[in-house]
Amino acid sequence: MKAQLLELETRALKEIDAIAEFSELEAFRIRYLGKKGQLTRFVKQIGRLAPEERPAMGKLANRIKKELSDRFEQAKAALDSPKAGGRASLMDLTLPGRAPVRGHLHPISRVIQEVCRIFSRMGFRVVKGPNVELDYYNFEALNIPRDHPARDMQDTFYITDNIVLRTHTSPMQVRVMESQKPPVSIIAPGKVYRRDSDVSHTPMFHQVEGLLVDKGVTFGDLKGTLASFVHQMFGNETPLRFRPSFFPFTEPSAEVDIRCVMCKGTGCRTCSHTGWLEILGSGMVDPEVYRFVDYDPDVYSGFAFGMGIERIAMLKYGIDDIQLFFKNDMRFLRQF
Ligand code: 2NL
Repeated sequence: MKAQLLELETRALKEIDAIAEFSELEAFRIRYLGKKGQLTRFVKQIGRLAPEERPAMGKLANRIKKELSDRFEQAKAALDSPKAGGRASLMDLTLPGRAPVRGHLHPISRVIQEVCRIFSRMGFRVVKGPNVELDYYNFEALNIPRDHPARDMQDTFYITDNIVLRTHTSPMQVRVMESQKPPVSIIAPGKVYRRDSDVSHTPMFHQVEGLLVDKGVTFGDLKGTLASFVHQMFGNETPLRFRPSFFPFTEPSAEVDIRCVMCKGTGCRTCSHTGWLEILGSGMVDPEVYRFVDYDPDVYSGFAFGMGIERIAMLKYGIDDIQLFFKNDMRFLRQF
């Protein structure tokens, strides 16, 4: 039995030296030290030996048992160390940390910021105001008469008879004119609301409007300012044109078109084969508007303009569906 025990010891030590995985190590423990393990079997037989042989054999079995247990614990500790590629390596403290996912601005916010930055550099001040407005500031003071189609129930969200969700950001400009004398040069970004909802319209969208009033402001100033904006926003080489138009609050009025960003003028679906894209409306402030804010139209003149931000963003980034801005699909938003 002594020889068998010593042979078991040699064999077990050789095996444990070759073990490189937890599963093997556990198998080793069961094979030798487990309830039905090989060493345990010998220990059980000791009781059947002659009484004088028992102490020496018991001592030997205990020594081997302790040795194998110690080696088992050592091997386990070694496998736990990161270097061994064992369990603890799942948490390698030397690896760089996982950086938190960094968010970014919504494309609409980015375009608003960019438009405001361009006009700020030209001396315009950014003003913001309430989304819920008095009918007076949204319509009346802008020379939009009671029976004008823009006031139709179909276009405007009414809160009460004389309170509305603003349909453009002009009310803020009226408020500024009301509170200060020229020179005034402001830009008003923000959300606007219209009862319009289909593939190309959303009930809420974003607008930036600008206003400049001073002595001696001409249509030439309007053209120069807006041409500079177009070149900064869409690139220095972008051709633009002014096309006669009508707004109740400007006279004369003009819409600004830029060369189609998709086809560069050869004609495509985006520009309805005209080669041009409308990007904003503008004009010289109608003297009627000055009456409401107590400016003297014989002393002062000015220009104003307004643009839809979603439209600018779609043209700038080549997006063909306005709904994408409001769906919050991360696969879309992450591209900006
Ligand atoms: C468009 C056209 C425009 C204005 C907005 C304005 C404001 C005041 C007085 C006169 Cl306080 N005009 N704003 C002028 C012309 C056009 O917007 O197509 N917007 C999306």
